[in-house]
Amino acid sequence: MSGKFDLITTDGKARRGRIHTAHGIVNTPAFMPVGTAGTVKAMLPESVKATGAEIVLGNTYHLMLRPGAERVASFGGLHKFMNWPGPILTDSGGFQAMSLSDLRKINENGCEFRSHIDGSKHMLTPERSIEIQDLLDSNITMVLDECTAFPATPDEAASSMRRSMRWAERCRKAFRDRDGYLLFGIVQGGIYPHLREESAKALIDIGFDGYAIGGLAIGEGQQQMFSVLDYTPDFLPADRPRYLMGVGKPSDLVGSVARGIDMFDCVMPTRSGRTGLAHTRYGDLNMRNARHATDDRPIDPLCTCPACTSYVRGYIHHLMKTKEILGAMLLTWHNLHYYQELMQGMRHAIEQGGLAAFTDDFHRQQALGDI
Ligand code: PRF
Ligand code: ZN
Repeated sequence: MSGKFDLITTDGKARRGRIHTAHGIVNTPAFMPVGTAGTVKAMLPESVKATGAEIVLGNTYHLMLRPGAERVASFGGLHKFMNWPGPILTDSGGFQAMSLSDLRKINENGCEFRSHIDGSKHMLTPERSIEIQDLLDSNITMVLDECTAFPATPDEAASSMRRSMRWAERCRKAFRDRDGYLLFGIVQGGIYPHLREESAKALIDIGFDGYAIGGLAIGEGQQQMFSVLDYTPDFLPADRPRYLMGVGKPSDLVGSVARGIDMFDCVMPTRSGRTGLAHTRYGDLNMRNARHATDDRPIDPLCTCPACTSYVRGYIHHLMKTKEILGAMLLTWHNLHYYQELMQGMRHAIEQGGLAAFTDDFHRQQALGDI
């Protein structure tokens, strides 16, 4: 076995576990900050670590275009290049190519696209995606897949999913097995239970170190996403980690952990930090709102992050209005700290058999609104 997953305890469908990688341990349920282009935007790596993050996400699509996978390899891999010595998971590139590039075309062999940077033509095949993630020295490699659009008819969702399963098999064959390095398959199938089941079975037949659930949080809404998560984790083996890709807002994380998800990534805490939104236990605050201009309280008096221990709302409001870089830095730190504290709270609650009470408290506090 390449990388190991220990399932420590469960609370209902929720799981408390540990992933072992060549660059360290990841306690689950885990949230992975997004470091798209080899940096978690507006944060030093040591600051990312200080928020409690144990693993970050990198992107095949961005890094293959700039500075190039071979260039990153020449610097000794992504850990050294970006000065993040901990575990790294990389997405396989197809999802970003389809959402960001120009003139993209998918066929049986892979995904052809033009760079959103210089218009150059590229072909991402399952084999090349695995090779790039190997050059980056990614601890957790994702298979190349197609994120089925929403909405999709059952026929559209089935043929898209089946091609992703053929790509998953090619990825498994191309992956170089090494201790402390994991390869994850990705379940697709849209909102159709029989397709999610067929996809999970196909992946389990091939055999992966972990299983992701893709094709969600693409406009179907939280209710429909949760209904897919009510059954899909049951198709997956209990002894492998489960990763819900590109999710989500705080209430998505809480509802998904209760349904058996172990890992998440999302640009939300970092992106909203740069646009002035603070996520708090009392809900979201728009720091650009004029009501904060004369407020001498911290964003959250109970938060122990640098933004909350050393700065008042009026100052952070001023930084956001004047587009000062420090505003983005402080709000990103606060948001990542809040996300990591939420995950820590859920890990602790699962250990105590108290996730249901934690979830009730979470919703009660969110409903209070700003203090
Ligand atoms: N596939 C991959 N990456 C993803 C997704 C997916 O379906 C999503 C969907 N939420 C986000 N990122 N490879
Ligand atoms: Zn804070």
